[in-house]
Amino acid sequence: MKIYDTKTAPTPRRVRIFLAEKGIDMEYVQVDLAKGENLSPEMRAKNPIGKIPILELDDGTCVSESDAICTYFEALHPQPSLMGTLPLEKAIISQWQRQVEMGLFMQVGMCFQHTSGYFKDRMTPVPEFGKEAGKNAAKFMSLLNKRLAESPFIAGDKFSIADITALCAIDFARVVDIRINPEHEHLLRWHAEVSARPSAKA
Ligand SMILES: N[C@@H](CCC(=O)N[C@@H](CS)C(=O)NCC(=O)O)C(=O)O
Repeated sequence: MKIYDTKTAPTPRRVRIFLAEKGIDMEYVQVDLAKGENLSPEMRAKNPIGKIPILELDDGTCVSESDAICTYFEALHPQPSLMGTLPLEKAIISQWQRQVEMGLFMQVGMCFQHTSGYFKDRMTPVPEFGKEAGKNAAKFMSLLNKRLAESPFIAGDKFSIADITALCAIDFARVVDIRINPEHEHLLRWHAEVSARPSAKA
């Protein structure tokens, strides 16, 4: 079993942290996104949309989408749970995971893609759109600060996949010069705590 990964990209880091939290060893195969290695016919055979991460099982079965890969390992290794065990807990984690993904992670990703020109060989950057996405990300961080004033972690009392997604988005946001507002004390408290977990080094 192996995962096609790019050490510097935010999405595969979500999976690396998830697996580190569960203590799962994995073979990681580095893919150079800048050189477009992810777009080769071999890689597109593994994931038609040409993105990483991709989990490849020993029989050749491939699973892409970070959330789907995490769901697979949560089912195989339920403890420690990162996606909830009770029905309501699962629903609330899923709610936050989705909102963080759309409201923060995607916005940071769009800001990067449309303002940096990193992928200009394969897309048409629209800088104004990228700047708006960056503003949306900053607004969402403000919302998270409020949430974290009342809750130790994003989805409640326990560390979950929603915290992993937010951590990867916020750390990657530095690349486009978006940082936690120094007045957002609750978000800063949370960020220091989740960054201190050994898994954050993954
Ligand atoms: N929704 C996908 C997103 C995957 C994705 O966008 N991966 C980026 C790296 S963070 C990528 O492979 N980009 C290469 C490209 O767009 O050419 C997931 O969660 O796995």
